Amino acid sequence: MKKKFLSLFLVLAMALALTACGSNGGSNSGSGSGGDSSGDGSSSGAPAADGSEFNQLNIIAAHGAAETTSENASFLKFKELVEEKSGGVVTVDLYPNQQLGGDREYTEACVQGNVTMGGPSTANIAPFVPALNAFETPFLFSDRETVYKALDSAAGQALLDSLETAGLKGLGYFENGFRQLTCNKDINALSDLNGLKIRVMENEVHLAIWTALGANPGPLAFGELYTALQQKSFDAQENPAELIYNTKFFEVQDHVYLTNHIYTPYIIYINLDVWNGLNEATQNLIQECMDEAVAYCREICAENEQNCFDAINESGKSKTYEISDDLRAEMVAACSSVYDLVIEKAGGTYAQDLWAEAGFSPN
Ligand code: TK8
Repeated sequence: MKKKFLSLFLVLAMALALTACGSNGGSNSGSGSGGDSSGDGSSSGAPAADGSEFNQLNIIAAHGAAETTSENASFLKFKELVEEKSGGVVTVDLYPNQQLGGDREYTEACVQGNVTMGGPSTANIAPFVPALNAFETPFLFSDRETVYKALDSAAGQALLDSLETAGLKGLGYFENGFRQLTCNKDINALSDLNGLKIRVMENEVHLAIWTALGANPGPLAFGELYTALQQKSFDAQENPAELIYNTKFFEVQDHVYLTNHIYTPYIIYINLDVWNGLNEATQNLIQECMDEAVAYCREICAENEQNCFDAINESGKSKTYEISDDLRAEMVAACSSVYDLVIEKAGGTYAQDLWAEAGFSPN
């Protein structure tokens, strides 16, 4: 943990130094001044010295996934595109793998203006952007196509826009993937989950889901999970294939059950003050490059996920298992108590609108 904070401070120091040199337009300007009335009326971003139409901007981007994940590859794609299309006027420094802390920590740093961009799992920041709880609906999506349709709909856009209540501008969704249960015991029926000590994300809906399934869930930060499993303070956890493999949970969990019980996307945002300080050309460029990065993520993630499952099965340390239709039906039925909580936590009609796009109705 100390190391992470040290790197965060180093980044902050660098950012301040850049601002002091006058070379870092728009970013890290602290909390909403609201009163920036620069010459062109729309931007506090310094014009580029070479007369470019874009505002000069150095984006400090953070996320929590390993460097070998689709999320990191998609951030790198965004960096490549935006640097190339802006002629180097907009640059990205990428900090993957929790280098600037976990989802919650770097998101708080972004709200404060010290990090410019991030990509957390929705569940991990839903405690301060409640609408995002809409995504934490168990068994909401049947497949990827349905996920993408819902993310690209007005309901998906409304959820991106809900980030503004926290001082963040939502730009798009990257893939984390359907989540799978891992543990060190056989699970054949719902009763096998009884009392299972499972780590969940720090989110009330996830706690409620695993309580409803009969397990004994406890919240823990992602960065502490490997050690917690190794030391057996938790018996089980749930994450998508890429994280089970790339964060090496499969080394300490010999069963991977393909439960697909929930799909929590990565939500990509930029600090809202930074965004509002940019001229239209720069905003359009950033959005366009992010849209391309999102499309790229969708192209690569299914294959990356399959490669992770294959590698887990070839590791000799762990194995994937399908769950029976009966167990799935039992799990779905047990979760019926959770849907009202999702509606309540998300507020407004965020959950119902997303469910409609997914063709889902709780019974
Ligand atoms: C990585 C996290 C992770 C999430 C979790 O930063 O906490 O289990 O699935 O992906 O966002």
